[in-house]
Amino acid sequence: MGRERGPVRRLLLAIAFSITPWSASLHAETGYELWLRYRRVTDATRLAEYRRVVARVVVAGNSPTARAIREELTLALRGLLDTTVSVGATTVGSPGLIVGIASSPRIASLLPARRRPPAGRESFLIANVKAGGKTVIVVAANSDVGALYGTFALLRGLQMQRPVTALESSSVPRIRRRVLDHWDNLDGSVERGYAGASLWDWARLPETLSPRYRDYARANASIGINGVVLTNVNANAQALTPEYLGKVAALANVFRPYGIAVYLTARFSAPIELGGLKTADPLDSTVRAWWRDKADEIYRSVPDFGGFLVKANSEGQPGPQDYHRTHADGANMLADAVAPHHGVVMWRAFVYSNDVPSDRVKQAYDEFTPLDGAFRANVLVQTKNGPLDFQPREPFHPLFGALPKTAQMLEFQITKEYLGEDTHLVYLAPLFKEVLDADTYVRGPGSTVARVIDGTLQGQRETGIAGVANVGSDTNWTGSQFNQANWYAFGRLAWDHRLTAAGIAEEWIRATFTNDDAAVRTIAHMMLVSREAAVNYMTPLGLAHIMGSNHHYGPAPWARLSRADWSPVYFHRADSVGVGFDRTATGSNAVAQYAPHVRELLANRATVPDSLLLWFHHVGWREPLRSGRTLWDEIGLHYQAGVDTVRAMRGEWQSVRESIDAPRFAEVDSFLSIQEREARWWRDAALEYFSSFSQLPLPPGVEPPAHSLEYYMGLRCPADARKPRCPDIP
Ligand code: GCV
Repeated sequence: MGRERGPVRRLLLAIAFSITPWSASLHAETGYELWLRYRRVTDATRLAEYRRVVARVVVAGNSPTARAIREELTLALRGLLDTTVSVGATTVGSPGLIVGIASSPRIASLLPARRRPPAGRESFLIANVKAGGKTVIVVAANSDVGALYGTFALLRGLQMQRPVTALESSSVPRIRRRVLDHWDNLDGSVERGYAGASLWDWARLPETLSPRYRDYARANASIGINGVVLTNVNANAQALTPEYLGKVAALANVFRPYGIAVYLTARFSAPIELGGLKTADPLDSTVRAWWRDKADEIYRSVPDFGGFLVKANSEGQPGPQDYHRTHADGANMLADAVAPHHGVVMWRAFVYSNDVPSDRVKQAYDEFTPLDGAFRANVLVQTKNGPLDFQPREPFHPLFGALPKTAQMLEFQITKEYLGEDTHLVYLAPLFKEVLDADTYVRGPGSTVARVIDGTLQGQRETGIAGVANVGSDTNWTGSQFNQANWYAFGRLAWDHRLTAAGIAEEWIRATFTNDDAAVRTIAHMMLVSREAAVNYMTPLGLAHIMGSNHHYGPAPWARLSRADWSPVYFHRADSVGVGFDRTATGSNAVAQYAPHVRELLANRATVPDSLLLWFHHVGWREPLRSGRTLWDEIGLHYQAGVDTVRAMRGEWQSVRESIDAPRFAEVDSFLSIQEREARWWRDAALEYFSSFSQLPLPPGVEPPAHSLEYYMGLRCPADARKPRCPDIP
């Protein structure tokens, strides 16, 4: 392979590393193995302990899931313990690890009566017991899939090199549907994907099943993801044809042993496009019958089909409003079609009409709150984390908590559309946590977004969380090594939103890169500061949506598009007086959509956090902020701080060189240098532009922009969806 270059080399690498995880471990580190890397335990005491205890393993049963558990343990223990461990459905001699159903006689006889897994199909218990004077680790669950989750939790503990006594735990997912949304098109492209083509090779399905499908399922199951929407929300009705349903069924068969259900996006006009009907009116009986028949047909191929995800009347997608019907009418029609099969409809709240509104961020709330209580029980309204569109920082969406009679799903974007795409190192767990922990105050203090979506605040039984996937056919799955951490963090928080960003980072680093404590600390630090760095060099102090148009890469605060509410100038509103969007009562009054306590906090200049200042207020350039410095100086210093943090991250990465394999070290190193260059580009372009309004000098400590505003405005990024780079940025 040595002399191959460019695409050919990438293809050969992809083939080499996509055969099996076993083969991958024999080759150079590519990132293909993700956090399931299973390298030999480096702590000699721990290795000896593990080898002593886990010499023989029993995983009872012969279901596909039980077989998957045995395969995972065989692979993992061979790697971690660097020895062959006997893993079987039965064993000669007493096992040191036994995995199975808690009520089975063998496990029940080992566990004391009061030690059982928590209730629920997916929960598990890991316990150490004594049998015949020896320690036995028991992974007990109420179902095979619970046992699979318990197995992955145990392996996580081994990867972290925890003592056997510290492996004990019990766990239950706090949210029922933990879903990855793929924005994958049937032609193999991925909308907002930065990791190569779609994983789904539609042309070769159903006959050819890439080994990657199973590795993808393993990765998802290891972090508790239990649903996958295969197709883009900008939907193609073809996905619902018999031809495609056969392909979908083939994928579902691969995913099923790993506890993963498939879902599809439903194009609202499919009855017209596929069924030849004259209308897609959700109250029309022929339309309703068409969807019922379609659902029956899907469930014949995929009996555990999860349901539909729908983007309707948003960005040109068809929907019920085309027929003067409501979102509830549309969602309920589909919900009725899948209800007999126990399916659900995930109906997106990301809507904005084609008439330019007073303030785009208000639309979802305005359209959906009047419909609270009108949705069927098997409809989940799926709402983006913030009211605009996955910006580096937004306030939490005011719909959270405002639909007490409606099941609500939270949608995060794992793919970094607005956060440096593939190359920038931006660890998203702090962003996810900021939203989950945000207090809506709808039922007084403690009414967090997490409690809205896990159903505990308002008594919802259907609960869900979705992440827009960052996965593609790149060898390393996510376009960069560090983007893998965002997939990992999403899954871990979907399972348990109480986990911390730091704790998740540590797990991921130890499983993915190294167990060297100093290196773990350094890398964790880089990750934990990275999101704030990106906010600082892109959109500090509550600025938003000032990126380049279409590709959403790089700065363009000057851009004016055909629609006002697509335009950066609409969002920042810079003028000679100041900058920021007045969303208080003197402006669009978007603050009124929040509960009174939050509303007052955000509307008041004295209490609004600096981090959201310009989201809610138009502030004078010379006005002092909390620090005593003027807004203008703070803007400059925040942009500079973003660049400085990236520079520091580069230095930190250099310091862990000895702990990281050469190929992944070099890739991360080169991406960090791109990130630093582009952080400077953001800083310089934004400060040049805003200074044309403020007419103020940069404060001491801020490096002067390298070029003129005209230079930055004249840069043309190639409109390549995958790599919209501006190659000549200094
Ligand atoms: C799938 C943003 C993105 C679009 C995306 C849309 C959505 O506007 O830029 O690519 O479309 O959000 O979430 O539906």
